[in-house]
Amino acid sequence: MGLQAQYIRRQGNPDDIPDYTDYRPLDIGSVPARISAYPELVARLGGEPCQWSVREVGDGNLNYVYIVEGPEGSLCLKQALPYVRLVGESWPLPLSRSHFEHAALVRQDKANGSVPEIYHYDGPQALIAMENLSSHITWRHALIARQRHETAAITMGDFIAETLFRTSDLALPADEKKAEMALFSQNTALCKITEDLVFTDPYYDHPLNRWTSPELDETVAGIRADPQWKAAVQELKFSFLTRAEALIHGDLHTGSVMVGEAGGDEDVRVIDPEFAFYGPMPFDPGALIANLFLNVFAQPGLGDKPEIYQDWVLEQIERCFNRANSCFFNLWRTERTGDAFSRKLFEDQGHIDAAEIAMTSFLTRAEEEMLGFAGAKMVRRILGLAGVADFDSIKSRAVRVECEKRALVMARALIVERGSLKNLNAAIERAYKILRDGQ
Ligand code: SR1
Ligand code: MG
Repeated sequence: MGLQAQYIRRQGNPDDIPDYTDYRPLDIGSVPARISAYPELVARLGGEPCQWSVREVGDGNLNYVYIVEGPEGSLCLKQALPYVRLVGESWPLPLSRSHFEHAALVRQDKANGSVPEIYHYDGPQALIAMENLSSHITWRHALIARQRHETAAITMGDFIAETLFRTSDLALPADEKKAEMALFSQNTALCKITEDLVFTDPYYDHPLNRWTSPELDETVAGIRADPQWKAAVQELKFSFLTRAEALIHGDLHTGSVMVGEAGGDEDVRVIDPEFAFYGPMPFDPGALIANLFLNVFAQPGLGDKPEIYQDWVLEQIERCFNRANSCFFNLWRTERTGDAFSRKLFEDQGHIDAAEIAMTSFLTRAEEEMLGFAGAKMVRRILGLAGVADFDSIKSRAVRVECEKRALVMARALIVERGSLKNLNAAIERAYKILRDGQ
């Protein structure tokens, strides 16, 4: 194809980053007029714009989120801001994160399906209109309230395995995977947030770090003076920077999972993939497990008899991981259509055992690294800029400090001892020991 033809073909390509010249940030008052421009949304809400109610519900760190209700239906509207909501205009952030979030939602829907339905995407307004998950709350808040959503671990295991496998070189031909990688490689500003907030800032005196001070001051100083800890985290950062294995969600904490019900059944959806890019597969399961461990360690501050709920959450960690593994195994056997570990070299030659051995060693390596990422994600929520409600909701400061200290002991074990722990079962046993003995 000539250059001119390529240019013509690319114009209007949905993968192109939009032109944001006409972007206008919304507020509660301007939402109805904006929606009036999208006939399919008007039809969904029913009635007249003056009959629509709008409320802002975003509790994330980056964006505004509106719930709009009309006489016949409702929807959720998410708009990116040109800055980080948590910090303000002094921290600019590109609107293009909405483009990557939309692109990731489309791919996650195709690969797995447990995401909100998208009703409309307005690229130049950095605006995504989607299903209002009105009966849902975040899994984080459900865990803080000690609710038990028995299907969440299973849905999340499938989500992790299917989105990672089906966007990787195990499923896609190399040229297609590279084109996907090229698209998401432009999400650099969001990657940089993770590179800094997870892998760098907690380990030196960065002005945006926050921790329970002065009680944890000595612990923080100890971590910064721990060369093994820092070196192990930098190994993980190198992996995050360089290993473009699959389209990862990039921010798969328990606040990015919505739990509720639909049609009388429990329903679980994954939201907010604006940090999506091609990165190391173990990062997503590591993030989810980290946030479940954080909840386990926060439990003594969240009510009486913490052991009962801790047992349940630890069981969910195991169920989620086992489900992700068995789903991945199954995909390896049935959907390995990509250029990596090609069937031509294994099954087609009658080397079925060799294909299974390759899969086992692939997943063994991933499990060990997942533990490391989980540890790094725990540290950042206790020592870095963005904390978590699990610890923030603890009323007694003394109890909170004790919970955070134990969580940091666990994080160090995951990061520094991941090579000797080797697997999640050993990590869970370690968690029980730390909960019992403090070390
Ligand atoms: C400045 S953004 C802080 C955090 O919020 C998001 O949820 C990500 O986890 C990010 O690191
Ligand atoms: Mg988010």
